Amino acid sequence: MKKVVQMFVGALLVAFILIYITAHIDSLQGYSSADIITIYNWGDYLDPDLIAAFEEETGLKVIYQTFESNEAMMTKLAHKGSTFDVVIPSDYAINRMKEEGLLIPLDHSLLPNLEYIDPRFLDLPFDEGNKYSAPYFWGTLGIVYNPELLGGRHFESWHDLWDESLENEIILVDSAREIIGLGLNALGYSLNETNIDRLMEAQGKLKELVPNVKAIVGDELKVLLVNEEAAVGVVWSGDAAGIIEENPRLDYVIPMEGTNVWFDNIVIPRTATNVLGAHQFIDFILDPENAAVNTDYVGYSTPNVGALEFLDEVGEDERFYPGPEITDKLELYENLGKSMLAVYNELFLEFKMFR
Ligand code: N2P
Repeated sequence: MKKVVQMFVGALLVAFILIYITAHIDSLQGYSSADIITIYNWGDYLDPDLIAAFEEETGLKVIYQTFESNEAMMTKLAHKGSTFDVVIPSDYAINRMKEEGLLIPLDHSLLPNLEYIDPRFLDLPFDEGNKYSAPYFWGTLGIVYNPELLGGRHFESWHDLWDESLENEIILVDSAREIIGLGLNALGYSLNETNIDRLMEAQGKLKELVPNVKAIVGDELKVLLVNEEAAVGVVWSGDAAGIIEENPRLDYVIPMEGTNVWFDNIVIPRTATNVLGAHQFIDFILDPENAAVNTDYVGYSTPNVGALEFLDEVGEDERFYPGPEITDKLELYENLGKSMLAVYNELFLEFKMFR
């Protein structure tokens, strides 16, 4: 009899352990019955109407938060307890997050709309095979300027920014890789420079730009440039497109020395609690009509060929949809690793304090 009881208790224990393990795996994979998804995205980077449409279509509730740089986003994600289901980092940040084991591989069978992405934007070096990320928007960094405020002058080169006539006229986007990169590009160095002497030299070059710098800001730069409170901005192409739509007196140029071409893709962090919902959201955004609505709203360049026919304005503007003959000559940011990124951040902070 004792044996039977022992066996029974043993079997019960095994059953409990199995139930516990399955539940644990379920929650690890996020396939819980959660009816919310949390999204962490750049500011001004998603049409709010699409959030409402997604909630309506899926019955899921969206919690939405924004960031202004990859560095800020990565710091937040490193904090214990962040449980975003969907995040939209750029190329080099995706590469780093992938290497640090912070991402969940995408289940492509849940993302049929991936077929609408132009192959040019798939399988890029920072995420081969798009194992962890789906394309969202892409673009360049360049100069937006107002010829009317500058006696008709035009820009071609990063060097033009150092012109004495531009005192207090330039607004810079508040982002370390972009601005240190501007210094590097102006000196003919790579955007992925890791030689500390060259990085210091780039910072020195930027120091000479200080008299011309009016502000270093995030999304507010659009209003300042549209309202002509400054004549020149170093901005992402999509922001330039939005600015020019609101104030057609401005123009945008990809500087002739070259610049950064970037790709923002959607990923699912390891700590996500609704992995299924995250896939639903990604596929929703990849749907051509939704992608077109989003592109019209955000103003950035879409990698979704299916979306092109639904756009209010056709994506043919060479300034914002440069062909491969141009982008192939531009540089992608590489993942330089945590400590090199800290050097870029430090140099950028110091530069901000020169002002
Ligand atoms: C949108 C910022 C776009 C990010 N406000 C460029 N990678």
